[in-house]
Amino acid sequence: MNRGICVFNIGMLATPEGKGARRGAAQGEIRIRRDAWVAADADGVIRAVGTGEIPEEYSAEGITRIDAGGRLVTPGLIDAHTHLIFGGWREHELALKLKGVAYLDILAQGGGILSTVRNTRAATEEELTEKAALALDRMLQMGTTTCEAKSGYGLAKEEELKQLRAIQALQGRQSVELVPTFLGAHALPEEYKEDREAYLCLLTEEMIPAVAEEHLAEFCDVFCETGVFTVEESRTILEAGQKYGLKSKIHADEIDPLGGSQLAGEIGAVSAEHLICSPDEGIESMAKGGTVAVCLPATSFYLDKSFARARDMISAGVPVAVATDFNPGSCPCLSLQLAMNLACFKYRLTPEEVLTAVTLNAAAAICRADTLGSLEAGKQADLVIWDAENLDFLYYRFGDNLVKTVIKKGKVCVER
Ligand code: IZC
Ligand code: ZN
Repeated sequence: MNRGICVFNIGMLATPEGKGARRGAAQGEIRIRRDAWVAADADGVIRAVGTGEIPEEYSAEGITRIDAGGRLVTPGLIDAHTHLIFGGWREHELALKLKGVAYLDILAQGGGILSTVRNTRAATEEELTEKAALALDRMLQMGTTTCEAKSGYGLAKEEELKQLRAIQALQGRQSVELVPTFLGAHALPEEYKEDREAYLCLLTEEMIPAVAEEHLAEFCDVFCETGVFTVEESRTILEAGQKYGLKSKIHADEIDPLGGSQLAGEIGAVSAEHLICSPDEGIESMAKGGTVAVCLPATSFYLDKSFARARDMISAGVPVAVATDFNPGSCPCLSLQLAMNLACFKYRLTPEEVLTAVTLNAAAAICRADTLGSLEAGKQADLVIWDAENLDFLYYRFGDNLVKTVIKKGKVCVER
């Protein structure tokens, strides 16, 4: 009989603590335990975390014992921003990029997001599901136990629902827990080029109500950017989402600072994402509104852009999360470990701040901080045993996968 698990002989257990986002100096406060253990019940909920001798109730018969071999253990990584579901890839854009053609110019010429829209519309729900399952398996191998997943390559009612249904089909059929976001406002579809108003109506009057009615997403997101959606359009779309119970996220200040981060704070968005060129007013607004800043350093690298002002955000009291932004255009990368390295070196965040950014603050960015993101009694037993003895080692090494074992909801799902 399964009576739970006990992970023991943990050389260093590193975790943030709490049930909400950590901001300011608290982002860098990590609880470190040596010679530690974590015990979880049969439902995959942590019962206790301790050091030294393991109480008998956690080492009784029927409890699976997992020897961490003196290694580092952290909470499972949470990727709070991905465009998981899409058809095709965009490797043909590489040559254009190397020639210096800008991301927004490729989009304006009908490529970029719109090229992925064509490939996604051409794929069946099953094809999209199978393709994303492969990506999720790789993410899990690299320590990601929970992942936010956006639609946004359908840009038509049934096509967006198809993407969201693919996410729903993947939930529970593999080990990575998914949190769905509706991103019907990712670009203006080509067939609405001459009639923006009609697409805005479709979004707010048909697509959002349908997504809410079928409970296919928790969040509504908008790409607020030059040539995509304006700040006022973004406000209209996100407020329509809120009316139907979809919490707000926004792609803001990725290429141009239009005012998306200011809007995020004003409307109480749960998170604002990218924030590569956020102005002071945007950072202040997010601090005031309690918005989590989801920073995507691998995208800055891939677009050859500057890096978000994550240090200033922490100083201003904005909780910072770090995610991959996995997508076929601006960041075809599944490794949150690589994003962690970049966050440390390019944002100049400490290893402790980055750990919070990919665990508890990432959980807060997807409204899961009450159950995920830290190793404490009552939270879900999602954890990674690393081929490392201490936290610094994770950032010191790069370009490799340092995962040894991944445990999701109390079950070992990766053993390397
Ligand atoms: O497919 O280019 N920024 N959306 C907004 C993306 C990047 C994904 C893409
Ligand atoms: Zn994105």
